[in-house]
Amino acid sequence: MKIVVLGADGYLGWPLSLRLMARGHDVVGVDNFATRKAVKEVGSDSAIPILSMPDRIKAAKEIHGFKMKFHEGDVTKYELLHKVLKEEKPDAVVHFAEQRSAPYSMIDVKHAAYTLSNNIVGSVNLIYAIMAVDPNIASVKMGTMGEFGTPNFDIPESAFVDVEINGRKDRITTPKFAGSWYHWTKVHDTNNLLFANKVWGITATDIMQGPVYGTRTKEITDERLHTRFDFDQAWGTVVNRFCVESVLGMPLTAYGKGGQIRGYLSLEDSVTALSLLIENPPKKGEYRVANQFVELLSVNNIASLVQKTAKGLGINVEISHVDNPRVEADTHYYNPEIKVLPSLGFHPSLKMADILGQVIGDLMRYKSRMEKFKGSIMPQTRWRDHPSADTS
Ligand code: USQ
Repeated sequence: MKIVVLGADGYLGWPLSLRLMARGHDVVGVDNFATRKAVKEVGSDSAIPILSMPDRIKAAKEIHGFKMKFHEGDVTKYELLHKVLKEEKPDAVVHFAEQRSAPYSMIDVKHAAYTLSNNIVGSVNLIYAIMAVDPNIASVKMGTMGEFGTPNFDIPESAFVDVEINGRKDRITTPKFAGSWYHWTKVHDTNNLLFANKVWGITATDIMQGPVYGTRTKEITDERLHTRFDFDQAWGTVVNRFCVESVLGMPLTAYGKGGQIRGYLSLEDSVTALSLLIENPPKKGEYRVANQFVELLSVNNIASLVQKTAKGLGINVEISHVDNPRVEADTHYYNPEIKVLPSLGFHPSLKMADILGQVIGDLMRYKSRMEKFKGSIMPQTRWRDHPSADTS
């Protein structure tokens, strides 16, 4: 297949591009390097150094013999996206080119507006570009499990649910209640994709993925092929942050009571699942939801696993329950359905407990680099503060 990966420079975009090439596909990457700049904006950098895109492509060629094409560009510019699709004529477009940080979206009005416009405009452009160039192109869009929030009912893996209101029955879109402006952009994207499917029959997979962790995939066999690894309070996700905190000897920052449950998966399992969804598209004109995670764990479960793994490596770390900067339930029911990926033959390779030692081991080599950005670890963006903090 020929696959365009929007956001090919990112934490997932780069390893997925490598995996797709390893599986014999032609990959065309697109990225505007927004994450590289935004992480620097919050005073941090990737814990593991990464090469420039031209050097990454060169390394992938030398190490694995992969040939990757790349266009630098911003998907909020419709002409660029249209030109790439027209020139490349792909079978599928994977869309990762969105602002992916919840805390970054909550900094202030400027960051909220940027997140909302960047993410929603990019996906609407993709819908229009596919319909203009070739409606047979399958859209594989990264959404988030966070679209659902933490409802007190089982989360269905479907776009619609049957309801009865005042004795009358109908089908409505699956209820969503996201927890940040960032997570809401994914809900808006879902609504826009569903609408485009209804009016034009766009073929779409909307992936509801939980937080991803880890440093490696089967193709990341050399330090020149590493993907970025963020750990600051805005861009780092919980498991990766805890691993860095333990290497730096800092207490693990469990927010609030630590009972927040999410569906986690490793980087390796994420690229495996994504490849399956790309290679097994839905029927033409179908809109498919795929919940994507491996293990349901609470923040406390993760903190204990990291603490235990670190201890095995001779590092003693404490767990600290810091004041939760977010507005979220820290004790709740959580039971999402997952049947699409298993039906495609998805078998998760390893559990979190099996991988943490390798992640911490990889990070130890970059301890002095991480020390430089230690000041960016403690939470700075508090969900409740911001309307009053806006003095403009
Ligand atoms: N948390 C801590 N301590 C920390 C960091 C986070 O306790 O130091 C808690 C958060 O309060 C939250 C949970 O860990 O309850 C997960 O937070 P996270 O920062 O790992 O993940 P989140 O902000 O939800 O976002 C990440 C990605 C996002 C993706 C999402 C999937 O940044 O792009 O969409 O995971 S999901 O969480 O399922 O919505």
